Amino acid sequence: MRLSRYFLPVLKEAPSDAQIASHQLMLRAGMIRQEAAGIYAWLPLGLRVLNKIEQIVREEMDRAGAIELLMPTLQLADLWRESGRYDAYGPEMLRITDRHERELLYGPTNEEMVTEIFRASVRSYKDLPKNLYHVQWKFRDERRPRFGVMRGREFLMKDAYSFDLDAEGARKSYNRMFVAYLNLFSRMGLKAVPMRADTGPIGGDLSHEFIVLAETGESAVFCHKDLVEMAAPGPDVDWYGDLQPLVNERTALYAATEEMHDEAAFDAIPEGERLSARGIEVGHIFSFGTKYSEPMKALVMGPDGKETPVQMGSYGVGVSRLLGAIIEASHDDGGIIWPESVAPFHVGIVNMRQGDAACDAACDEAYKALQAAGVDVLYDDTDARGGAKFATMDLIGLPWQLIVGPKGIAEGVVELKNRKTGERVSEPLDAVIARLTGKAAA
Ligand code: 5CA
Repeated sequence: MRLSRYFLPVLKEAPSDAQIASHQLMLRAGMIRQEAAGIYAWLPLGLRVLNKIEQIVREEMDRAGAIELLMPTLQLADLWRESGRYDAYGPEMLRITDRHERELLYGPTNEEMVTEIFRASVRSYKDLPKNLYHVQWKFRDERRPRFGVMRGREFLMKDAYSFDLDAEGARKSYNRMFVAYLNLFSRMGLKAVPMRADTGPIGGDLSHEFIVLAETGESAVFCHKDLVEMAAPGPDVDWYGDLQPLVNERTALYAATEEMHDEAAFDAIPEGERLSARGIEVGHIFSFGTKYSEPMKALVMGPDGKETPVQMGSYGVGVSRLLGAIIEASHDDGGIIWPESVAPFHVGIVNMRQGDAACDAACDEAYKALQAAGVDVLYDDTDARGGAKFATMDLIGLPWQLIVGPKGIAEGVVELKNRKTGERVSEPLDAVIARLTGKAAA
């Protein structure tokens, strides 16, 4: 993409109501624009990151055996009356009436609808286990929408729903999601710690929140220090085998959110190993048995010929919130530092003297070669001054900057800067292209 043809409305200063770094940086980097309290338009740069995050979530869900579908944002109130949640949900639910006076709502979550879809066609234990998920916009009329995409009113969530015949099967489904979550957050460069959590309006008795530690996080959390550095299991686990040992390794150490905190248990940890911090909830998983299947009559026939309500769980990832969480975890005074896996572009080309024939030619060559190799590249071909171009590149946080200036070109070299470490190398253009495309120079 050529910057001169792109839409990147960067701001010199963040609006004063943006209180935390991620919100300020997303506004300054032209990623989002607030359209109403807690409701954002996703500008091109923000959308690229959102799509990358969504894709990682999707790949890890698929790997763990979940199946993607897409449910609508609008739901019938009557469906929610079946579970008893229509009245219980309160003012957070956006209630809508259509031209036929039919009551609808903008979905804050999808337990009821997915249960309705399941019960319409699945009758036998032979079709279990199943895990259905979608990535869809949600609406919750939060009392205090704040911190940009962190606590929005309209936000993008991945929500998965598991169905099993019995509690043992449900536990296995829960464990698959637990392990998939460790992997997916790790692929985004995040250290997300699973913590015992309260279940709130979703219900059930087994629940973990996945928490990224950050000073600006909304939740107070308490855990054993070792959990933060524990590596993710990686993709090569036996998804339908016994994942309990992997889960036990994490749950054996103390980790709880404020609502579930047990002061005495925490105090039993040696002082140097305790961590009392703040965190961002990027995922939340629940196992709630028959809370929805029983009132909604989602029944399956067991091997004994008896019908029982199906055992369910639900598993959420805050896809849009993740942008905020990643930026909170990875930025400096100059701007965002994107992990490679979610970066909107892999490399930015900075032409220090647009209009100089040799600089333009070198930039064009780099741009074409990188594009041909399938590398996402943003070429700053505007006539802004070098200093301004550097500031923009640092702000938007692409992992690599390829800097082309007249002095270097005269010496036969260009510069490659790593945004994260600040390290720079000066090399001939073909060597730099080879580095960026992962191929050896010819
Ligand atoms: N049905 C269940 C699991 S699918 C559910 O709705 N869980 S939840 O309420 O915990 O939400 C799942 C995730 O969505 C949370 O962990 C959080 O990362 C994200 N989320 C929740 N509320 C908001 C919000 N107002 N703004 C941005 N993200 C949110």
